Amino acid sequence: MTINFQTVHNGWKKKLDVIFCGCLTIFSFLQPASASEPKPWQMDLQEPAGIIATKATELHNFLLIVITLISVFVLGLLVYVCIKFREKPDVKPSKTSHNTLIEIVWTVVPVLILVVIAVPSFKLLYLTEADKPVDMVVKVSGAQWYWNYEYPDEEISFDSYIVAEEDLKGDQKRMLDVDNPLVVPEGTRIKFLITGNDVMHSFFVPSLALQVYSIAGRINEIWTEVPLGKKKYYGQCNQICGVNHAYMPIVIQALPKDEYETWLKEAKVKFAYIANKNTKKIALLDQKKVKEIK
Ligand SMILES: [Cu+2]
Repeated sequence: MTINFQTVHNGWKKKLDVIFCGCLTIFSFLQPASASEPKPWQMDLQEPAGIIATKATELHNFLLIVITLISVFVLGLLVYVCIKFREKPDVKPSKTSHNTLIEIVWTVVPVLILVVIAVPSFKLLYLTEADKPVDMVVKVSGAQWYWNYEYPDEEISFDSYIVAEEDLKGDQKRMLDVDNPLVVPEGTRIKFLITGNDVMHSFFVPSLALQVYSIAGRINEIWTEVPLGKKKYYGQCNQICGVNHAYMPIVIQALPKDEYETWLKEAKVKFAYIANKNTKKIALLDQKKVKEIK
């Protein structure tokens, strides 16, 4: 018997490749995440952060079970009916057109399912709308095509623009990173006051379960809890708002309390209301870059 050494070698190489890739995948899941962001081939929601996002994810998972059971049941029924009542020679089809019991069942059961879904849905809705005491307030204004963040208690405000692809540095992400992120201290409950400057935008940060329309002339409110841990939470405007709709991402940067204080000190100089009065920024449509006009 002759053994082809090359074949054995290739076989083992393939097996080792699979083991290596598997270990790499498991390892990447075990890595502490420093950012909440969309991942390539992601099938599920982003990892939830804070109580609202956690409860929203739980509700989503529960509904996924409910809709899967309903879909499987309906599909099974369809297959059963197709096979059992298919056309056969010498079989006369039934002329039945009503069945009171079945009609009551197919009305009552969906109502009961809706009631079961409604209870956790309303609980979550009331939680998101609850007037909870908060640690800080941030005013968010959507504009074509950037965001403006204002900290009323600190008297600072600044614009936040996308970082152009050619200007990306370090681990900055294409289409997601911005020049001035919305910096907040970790472990903080924040109220967002969301408004708009022009057309309708939407302030959407999936991992924090934030999704609120930004509408000119009106202020919408939402609160969230930014958990402990230095982390970036990525989001995007998800209301189609014009030609550069895809180029106004959102970054919420959570920092440890001391690092936040250091940032705040610098921000109070850089982004003070008065200093910003003479500076106006415009977004260049074609280059997606920011230009400062004095
Ligand atoms: Cu927008």
